[in-house]
Amino acid sequence: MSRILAINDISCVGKCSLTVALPVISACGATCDILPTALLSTHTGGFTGYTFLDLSSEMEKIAAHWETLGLRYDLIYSGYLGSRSQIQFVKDIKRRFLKEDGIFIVDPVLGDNFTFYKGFDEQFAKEMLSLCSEADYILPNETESFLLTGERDFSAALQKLAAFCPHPVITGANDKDGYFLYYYDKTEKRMPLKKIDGNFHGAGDVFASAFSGCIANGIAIDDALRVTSDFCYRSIARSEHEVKDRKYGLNYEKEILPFLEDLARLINK
Ligand code: PXL
Repeated sequence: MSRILAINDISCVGKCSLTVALPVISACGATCDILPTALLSTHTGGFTGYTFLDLSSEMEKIAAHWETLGLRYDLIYSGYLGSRSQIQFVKDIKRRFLKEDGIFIVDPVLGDNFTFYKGFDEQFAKEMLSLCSEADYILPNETESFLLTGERDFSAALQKLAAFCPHPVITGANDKDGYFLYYYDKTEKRMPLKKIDGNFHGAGDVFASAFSGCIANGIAIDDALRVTSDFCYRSIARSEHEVKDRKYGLNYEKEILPFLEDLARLINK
């Protein structure tokens, strides 16, 4: 069984980061260990008055203990990081705990709607780009691809990102002629997506977790992106009707089973 390490925050309410990564990655049949970066009462997108406990010093102690256990990971997936020093620490974690042939996936969580999430700035984006340069796959949304490269044109942004990482994926690009995944797999590719208008908080975390689960199962990037996008689309379609307040996240739970059926078909292909 693959062993995955998910590095992300625990937002107690709002269905994002580790509260999504754990169920989705485990359902894909992988062991999902966690390294929490921060503990928040809710995520920061749309809630006010949330609590935030930085877990940086605890992360160091956790890693020191793991070293005594000789733990090594097949895949490390990093998401929301609370500070520039945490970005540096994730590089250190990769060196210490990723197997030699292991896979590193970075979701460069920076912002949405063409603005930074609270607490992030240009300098943080620069640091995040240096983490991206150590990754096998990066999963920026369209805002993050802009914040990382300064390019609003997706093809230009993808080319720039491809200079840092072999497999950049822009996870939801609103183009003049439709809605697409832009990704790079030796050459530039563009996959059309079905689109539901609106801003659905937590969709990026569902995407990154499901994609990590697919890659851990040895699924090729095109197939992994297709079934992951379908899972996200169905979760968004359900949430459009079921979730009144979008900041509470996606109702993805009942869509896990059909996603796993898609994944099982790919595994048996
Ligand atoms: O969904 C990304 C995310 C993760 N973690 C925290 C966040 C956000 C986005 O707002 O605030 C704490």
